[in-house]
Amino acid sequence: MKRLLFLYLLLLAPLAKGDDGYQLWLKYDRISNASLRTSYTRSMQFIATEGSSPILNTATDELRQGLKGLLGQSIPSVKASGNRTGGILLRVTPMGADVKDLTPEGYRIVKRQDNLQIISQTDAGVLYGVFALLRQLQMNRPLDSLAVVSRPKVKFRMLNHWDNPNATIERGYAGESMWKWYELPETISPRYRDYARANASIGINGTVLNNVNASPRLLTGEYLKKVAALADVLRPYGIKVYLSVNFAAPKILGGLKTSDPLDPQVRQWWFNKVKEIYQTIPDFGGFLVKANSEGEPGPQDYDRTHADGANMLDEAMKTYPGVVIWRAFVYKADPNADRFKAAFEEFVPFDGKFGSKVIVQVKNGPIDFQPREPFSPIFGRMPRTPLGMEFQLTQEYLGFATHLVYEAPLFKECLDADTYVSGKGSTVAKVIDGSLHGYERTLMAGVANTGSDRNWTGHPLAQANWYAFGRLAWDHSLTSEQIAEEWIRMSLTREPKAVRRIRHMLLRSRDIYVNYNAPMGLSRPWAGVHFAPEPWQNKSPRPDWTAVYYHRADSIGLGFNRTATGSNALSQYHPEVQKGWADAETCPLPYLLWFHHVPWDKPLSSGRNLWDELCTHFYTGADSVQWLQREWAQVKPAVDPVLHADVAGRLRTQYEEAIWWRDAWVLYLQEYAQRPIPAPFQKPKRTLVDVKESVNVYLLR
Ligand code: BDP
Repeated sequence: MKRLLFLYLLLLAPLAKGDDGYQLWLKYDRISNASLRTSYTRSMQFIATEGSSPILNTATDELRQGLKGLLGQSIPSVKASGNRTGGILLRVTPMGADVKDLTPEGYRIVKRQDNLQIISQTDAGVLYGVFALLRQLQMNRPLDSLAVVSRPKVKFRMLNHWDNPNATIERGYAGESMWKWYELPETISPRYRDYARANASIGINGTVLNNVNASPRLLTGEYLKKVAALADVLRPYGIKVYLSVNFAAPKILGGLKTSDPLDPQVRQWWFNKVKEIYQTIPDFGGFLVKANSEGEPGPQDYDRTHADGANMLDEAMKTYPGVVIWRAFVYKADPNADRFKAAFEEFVPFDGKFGSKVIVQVKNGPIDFQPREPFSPIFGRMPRTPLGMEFQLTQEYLGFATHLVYEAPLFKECLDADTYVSGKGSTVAKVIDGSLHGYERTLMAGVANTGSDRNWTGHPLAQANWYAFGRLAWDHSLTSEQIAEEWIRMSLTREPKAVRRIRHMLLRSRDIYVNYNAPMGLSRPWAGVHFAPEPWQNKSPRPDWTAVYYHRADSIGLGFNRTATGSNALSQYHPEVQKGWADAETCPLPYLLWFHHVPWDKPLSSGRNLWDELCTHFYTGADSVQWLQREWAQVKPAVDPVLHADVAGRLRTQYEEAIWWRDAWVLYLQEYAQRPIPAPFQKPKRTLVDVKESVNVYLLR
């Protein structure tokens, strides 16, 4: 009897535990279709790895682990295939016909002499090939005609962690920092390795460990040992570590009187520091620098330029493999300026003036990770400088960890945008992958959404954003649909109807959010906390830190005139791009208020006037969250119950907050527009005073 009870409990255990999301898209549940399993197993009798190295060993282990789960049996690994057939060969060969069309991290998967071969010029390429093969199985795709050739389009594919030494994460919504600085280097959390696996599986090869608002502590000898310990864990997965550096470190740590980049002692200090870093971490990736931005120190503190600052670090790095990633996120407290124009004005004049190790990292839009922005006008306008892309995965402006926003469409919108700088088809993606202006130092960075939460990202579906970022950094030509499909089938369910529904939810989620949060080119409707609606916010030491600066509502209309009669920010774009946005009559509605101050009663291409159109967005946006809830309810039988309940709860909160947003906006704007809420929408149940009060209470927390 006791034994029976034990068996019963054992059987129930996995069900009761539920899916805590820890395994991300690396679940490897056994493939339920037995004949498919058999057909896979037939061509996977053994794994033969030619050679040995930490990364190749990782590749072999990952393949064994994946196949064990998916096929339900252990596949033996052997040193060489000999004459055997029916197995998988992992092969590194620097030269030859098989790899001459690859770049170092690229791979080829072919069926040859009855063996599946994964071939690359490098160990890392084989590792990526292994994950690609596993993905085929996870997607239940046939292997018969499998012939894959894949090359990463971008060289440096990295996460930027905004993590602080005290374990907090700037703009982090998934718990505390994963890095346990106080335990390192002695104690190595198993989470570090799992983090590395997840990244390697989507091709991420770099990680900036600390916040761009950088504590100088990371550069001390004590912390470098901790960094080295993390580098040791990440290295077998092909991932390099990078550090954000504080430009004033020579003063703060070195006791120098200045951090002037042209001062010989300062230069010597950096030179020594870089040497020390490479003695501790021989494959250190490089520096990320936020300088003269939002109060951070930088070369301009000494009347020097961004190029002076970057080139000092470039010189210190000269004999080492690392790069210097210099951020273009700058804007000044100038009441007469348009923040939109700031980064372009400061950086474009320095095109061609940066050293050979520098990459300038540019946020996707001109302002700051807003729900929808036009692409940054810098892209395409610095042809003699490698430009990297910075996307934000953490949902600072996208509803934190309670709102569902699948970000691939946001990334794609920017990457696919046409800069026209070298004629039609000069997309941002081609600037970023170096193909437009012919450079190899290419970079795509994502501000991480990971933390200490068991499921890594807080919102279980936000894992899809980490996944999508990695996949797009590898290959920006993938579609949002393809990526969503992969992620859902690997992480949530393979039930076809449920896959379709969830995919549809993901694909619509960003527009839904934009509709109730910042439609038609509105932006930044908040002040301190980037969450609660405060479109009325008009007090701050700096005008560009108020909400009214961005939307410019008045009795005539709404929006920021950035045409020639206004700030003329439009002139920073190629004339062809300007053409698309310059005329309020033809400017696409999603960008209208970015560039035009539009009268409330102006008839739009939709057939509605501005006020009615805005209300339609706010109301349908909020209502669509109920659609998300209904769809999610439908997939319940196909999704793990614990995960399902978690998401259902978050969607309920999202709905409440979407209504909050809608009410805040329409009640506030109505004071200027002086128009009724159009039918069929009902006027909000609360007053503007009520909403403001609730926001004040929220801000107290
Ligand atoms: C802003 C964030 C701030 C970051 C800054 C940056 O609010 O916390 O430090 O971006 O990117 O959006 O430097």
